[in-house]
Amino acid sequence: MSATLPLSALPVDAAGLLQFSREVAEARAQGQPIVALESTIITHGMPFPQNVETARQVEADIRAAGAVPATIAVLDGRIRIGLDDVDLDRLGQATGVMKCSRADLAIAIATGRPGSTTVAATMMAAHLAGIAVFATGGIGGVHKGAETSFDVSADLDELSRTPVCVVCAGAKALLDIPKTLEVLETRGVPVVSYGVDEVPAFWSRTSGLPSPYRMDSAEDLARLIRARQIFGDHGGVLVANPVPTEAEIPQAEMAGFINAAIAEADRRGIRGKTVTPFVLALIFELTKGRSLVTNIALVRNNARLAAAIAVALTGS
Ligand code: PSU
Ligand code: MN
Repeated sequence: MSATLPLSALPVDAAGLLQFSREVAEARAQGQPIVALESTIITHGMPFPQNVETARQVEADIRAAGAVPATIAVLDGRIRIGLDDVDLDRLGQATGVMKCSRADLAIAIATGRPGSTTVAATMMAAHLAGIAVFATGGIGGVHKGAETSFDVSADLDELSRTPVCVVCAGAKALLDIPKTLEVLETRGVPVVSYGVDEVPAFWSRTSGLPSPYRMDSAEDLARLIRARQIFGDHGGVLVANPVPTEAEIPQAEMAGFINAAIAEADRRGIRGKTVTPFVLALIFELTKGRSLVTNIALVRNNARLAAAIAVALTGS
């Protein structure tokens, strides 16, 4: 059974907002497995030119694993499902691209401003497009100090409401991972670590926190997604896939860089949606580029697992 829905299942206005690349349109028509990809990682998560190179590499990884990549962004007032090379370059080099989460997506569409999509907005778009599996680097979560700042990513709410499986490398240790897991549990989101017992922490394979669940194959994850579908639009599934060992920066080493970057963000009064991009850029400097090498390795690793899940879903 194909994981994509016919466009005719959508309200007319929603269908008219989506613009599919030729590759994704063909994949939909033929019922091939498709993996959605976000674009905030391109515009706000990595520097140029590594951002565009990585985006292309990740797409190639998905094709090599037997699925079709669909990078999602907003361009010229429409949600683009699948970007060609020209669009990717345009997005990767543009300045002033809106970082679109749930609250921002309709603004970018209505104003015609270019927008990249976060995990939350990519889930919304993927669901509209009938794509059930999505690969990213790290999800947003509960920020450290959220008890005073109230900074909790809309990604968590979206996971609780939108039926898309998100494959990530865990939550970044610049977030409060225990609180992030608590919120996911409260909102009813299954968190499944892939092949490990602990929840991975993005740059590091370990967090010291036991994972709520563990699965060891893409087929098992596909069965979980199918079982979740029984309940209708009951939200997503979060798969936490640890960074490959050879690319890992161990937790103890990472903690110093993270604390220094958060302290600097505090000192400069950085707040809200600019916190994550600022902290990521500073960690890149503090680690002399090593954090980016790790980031690229983990995104590629997630793309391969997401493709395997999409293939397993299509075959089931
Ligand atoms: N983690 C990364 N790179 C990123 C992001 C997270 O390593 O670029 C982005 C993702 O798009 C994620 C978003 O959905 O940051 C979360 O932002 P916020 O906390 O403002 O919701
Ligand atoms: Mn936030």
